[in-house]
Amino acid sequence: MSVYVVGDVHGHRDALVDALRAEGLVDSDGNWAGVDDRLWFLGDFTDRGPDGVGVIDLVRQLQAQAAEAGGSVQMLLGNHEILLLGMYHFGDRPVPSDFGPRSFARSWEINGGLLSDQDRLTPEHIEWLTERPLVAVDEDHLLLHSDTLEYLDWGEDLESINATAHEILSGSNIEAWWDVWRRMTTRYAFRGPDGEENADRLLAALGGSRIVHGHSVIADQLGIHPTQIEGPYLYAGGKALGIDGGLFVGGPCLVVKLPFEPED
Ligand SMILES: [Mn+2]
Repeated sequence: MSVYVVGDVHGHRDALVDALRAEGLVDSDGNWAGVDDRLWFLGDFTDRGPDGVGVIDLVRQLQAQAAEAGGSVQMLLGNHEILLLGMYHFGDRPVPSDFGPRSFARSWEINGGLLSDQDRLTPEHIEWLTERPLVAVDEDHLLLHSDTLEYLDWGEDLESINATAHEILSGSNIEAWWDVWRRMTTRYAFRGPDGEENADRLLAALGGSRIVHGHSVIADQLGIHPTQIEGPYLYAGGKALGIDGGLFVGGPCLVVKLPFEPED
């Protein structure tokens, strides 16, 4: 049994299938082949790429097949799922703000939202997405979408953060929804002189000994071109692992086996 993680797919369903096949997690027909392996997606299935709802459907199919086979496929919400759902629920309804006009429609459009995804969303998609957690621990890995400390605003531990987020996303308080979108869009908490300390703080509160996150394209963190990325990025004194290869800017779809061991 192995644990794998995948970062921000952003609508690139075909590249995802190819990458999963290369790791033996799906077969040539795109069905689950991982037997009892555990596969985690760290969010951002939609926007910027052609087939976000196709990614959601594929993951739901693999989730059912993996459960049958004794494995598991799970997903965390990313900021783009909040945007997708916010657009679905609120559209261009104004968000009360002192900083000029704001709405989910406006941010959704600016951040690569696709009408073809919105049009294909069903109540089943909405219900399934709304049930997904924000944070999880698998073995000693703390899994997050965004490299931020803002998660702690919703609770002091894993369960309370997921419960608070679920309550907000099950309700219709547009300001609370907007706050989830805004906070999850922040990044780079584990970089710089305070990076390791920040990572330690989050690990102490939520569990695990290493954070694994998506959201921030590795190439941007390293200052190189996305096509030069070949693997995940271990930093913050080994306390953080970035796995977003930057599919939407031409980078690879990284399927990372945990624990990640860097080559010398
Ligand atoms: Mn993101």
